[in-house]
Amino acid sequence: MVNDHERWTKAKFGDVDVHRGQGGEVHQVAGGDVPTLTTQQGIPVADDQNTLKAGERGPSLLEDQHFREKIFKFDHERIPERVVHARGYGAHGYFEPYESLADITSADLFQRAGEKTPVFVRFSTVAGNKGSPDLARDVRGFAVKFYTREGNWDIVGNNIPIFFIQDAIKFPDLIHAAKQEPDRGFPQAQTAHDNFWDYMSLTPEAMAMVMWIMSDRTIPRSFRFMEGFGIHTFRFVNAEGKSTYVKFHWKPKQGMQSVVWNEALKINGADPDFHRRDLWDAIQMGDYPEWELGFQLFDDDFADKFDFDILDATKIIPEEILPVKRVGKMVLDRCVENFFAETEQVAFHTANLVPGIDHTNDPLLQGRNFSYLDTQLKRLGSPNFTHIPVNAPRNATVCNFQQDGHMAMHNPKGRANYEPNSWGGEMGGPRENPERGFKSYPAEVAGEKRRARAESFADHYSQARQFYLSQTEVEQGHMALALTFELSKVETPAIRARVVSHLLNIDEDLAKTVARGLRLETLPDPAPAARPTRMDLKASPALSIILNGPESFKGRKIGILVSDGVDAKLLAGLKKAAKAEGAMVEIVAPMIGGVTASDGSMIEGDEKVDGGPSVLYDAVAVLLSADGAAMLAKEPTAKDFVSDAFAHCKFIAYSKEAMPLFEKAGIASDMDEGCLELGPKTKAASFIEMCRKLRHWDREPKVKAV
Ligand code: HDD
Repeated sequence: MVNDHERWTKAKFGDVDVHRGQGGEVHQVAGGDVPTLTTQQGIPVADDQNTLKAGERGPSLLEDQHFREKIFKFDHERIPERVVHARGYGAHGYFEPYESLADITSADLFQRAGEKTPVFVRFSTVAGNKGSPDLARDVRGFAVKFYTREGNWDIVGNNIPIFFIQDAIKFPDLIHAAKQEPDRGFPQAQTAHDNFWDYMSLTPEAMAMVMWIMSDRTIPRSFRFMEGFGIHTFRFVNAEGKSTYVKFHWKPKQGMQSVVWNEALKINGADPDFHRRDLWDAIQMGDYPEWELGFQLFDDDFADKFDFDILDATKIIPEEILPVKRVGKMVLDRCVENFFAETEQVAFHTANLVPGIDHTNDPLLQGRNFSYLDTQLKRLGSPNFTHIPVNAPRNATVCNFQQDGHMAMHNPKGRANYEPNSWGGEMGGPRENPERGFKSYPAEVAGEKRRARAESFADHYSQARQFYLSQTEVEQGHMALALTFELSKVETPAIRARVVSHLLNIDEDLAKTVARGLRLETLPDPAPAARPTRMDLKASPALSIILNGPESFKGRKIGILVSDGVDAKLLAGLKKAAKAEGAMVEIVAPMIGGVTASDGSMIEGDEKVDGGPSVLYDAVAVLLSADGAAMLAKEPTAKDFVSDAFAHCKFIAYSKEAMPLFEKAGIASDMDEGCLELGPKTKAASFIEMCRKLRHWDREPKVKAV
């Protein structure tokens, strides 16, 4: 008799030989176009379910090489995770310049308009381990590998244009302080603990970065909706040897968007893979995310006149002072085929530069150039990590006399493995190319050997204040709440007060709001500043997320909570309007099998109500029948669905019959212009139009008490 499992197996594998093993398991065997299972040595395997034993119930035999090899391989599956940026997600794509940029750089990928260069991008969080949740409050890594015709070039950047520290020698301390505390091994993927804030409060140069990490930049809605930055000042060199300084920017064509903190906390429980799933889904659906690459270009004259040192990685050059020239676009259009092979094994390095691009003396960059090669050797286990396909140049031929080592995959042929040699021709192997080869820009270098920090790096508060003042009121409120949240997790009152003493140097109102939030009894004295005079810089609207929203709902997701008897027309209208905008729709139903709509049609569920909370959606609709509303009014997860959507300032569409659910959730009397009843008079398209603003921020003051 064929049982359910066998029926399922047949459905999955087709009409091929399906066998029942001695342990009762149902499995398919090789034949037709199903390949034969083999060992690593290519030996065909007859039985993959039972070890070789002396008798049916006897001990296993040492001779079982297939078992030995299978377990050996499994025991060695893990490699060390990255010491920072352990959790990440990658995708393939291409970069394409809009025009030739030959006048500023000889870098091959920028020479010809429209020519595509393949890229691999890995986004990451910084502090958390590999298995940590995606929506930790954290900086995001934004690392891009360009496979150019002159070799691989990496921009190893972040989603924030500055960094915590000015000199790389401080990096181990910064990271130790941020990651879990060493005695207890927690907290995971959080900066809300004593060690982190102790270190911050003793590191004034980090104050501008403190403003950025306490902003909504560290809780992005998705990798697709965040900016990226190369951070350091780099140098372009053109064919005539002329140098131009450059700062790299990635501008998401999808616009910027973040979530709110309470939402982030809940998303981490509901879907710890929220960001990687979002990228995977978008690419699989053909909604390819795009970023424009931008340059801020300047010369020594500009650098000399600028208020800050262009070698100081804790400073930005505001876009309003030096506009970002958009030079091309990057499209991510292919998911990885194997997460380990590509996303885990990819190895970025700030020193991977191609002819036409060079470093500057930024002491953070110089230290990074030393670090990345080391870490790859530790992590990937062999200096031959460049042979791994994701790391190997794709558009350039590797040709040199470097050889051997663990896991050497590409071995030079022939007699010559040194140069100069006199073998000549092909046999003699490759030679230097003074014309094409990489040449460092001949910048003059002089000075005494000293462990020192330039006076031009000393102002730690002016740009911190500028960032704060560039935020909208809503965003400033989020920063105060973030600081209060993080410092409330700090157990040592002196550390809390020390952070407030720095805030006093940035903005007195912010400092007082945080002090009140912490119930500090007395306001501390402002922290002593290395440079006591703080400049009052003009606000830079480019630094606000809300001011730079997309004004479109494309690429966003609506969650529609439905019940049996849902108005079929209303639902179809909403789906159609969402599709027309380029938005995604998910149906949240009391049961995953779906609901029967008013016209008798069956609507399948994408999520069961307790697995599809509203925090997973950018906007929600609640389309219920009267019976459905009465039933869901008794269901806590349905009440959370609407009350969370309301508290997180989302736009909400609803059918008239759904009101009892809103009443039970305690929000019926507060419903505002961000909530829209759909019916014969109000078309779904007007709801989607509302959603283009992404959030109804006017509601926020009314849904916050502390
Ligand atoms: Fe770093 C990884 C970005 C400073 C040392 N870093 C790493 C990654 C990103 C950054 C995106 C992950 C790459 C990937 O996806 O594989 N790091 C930055 C930025 C910095 C920065 C934007 C400052 C502007 N980093 C920095 C310093 C040092 C390092 C100062 C050491 C002196 N970073 C590393 C590392 C990592 C790394 C330990 C860990 C894994 C890896 O390199 O491949 O070498």
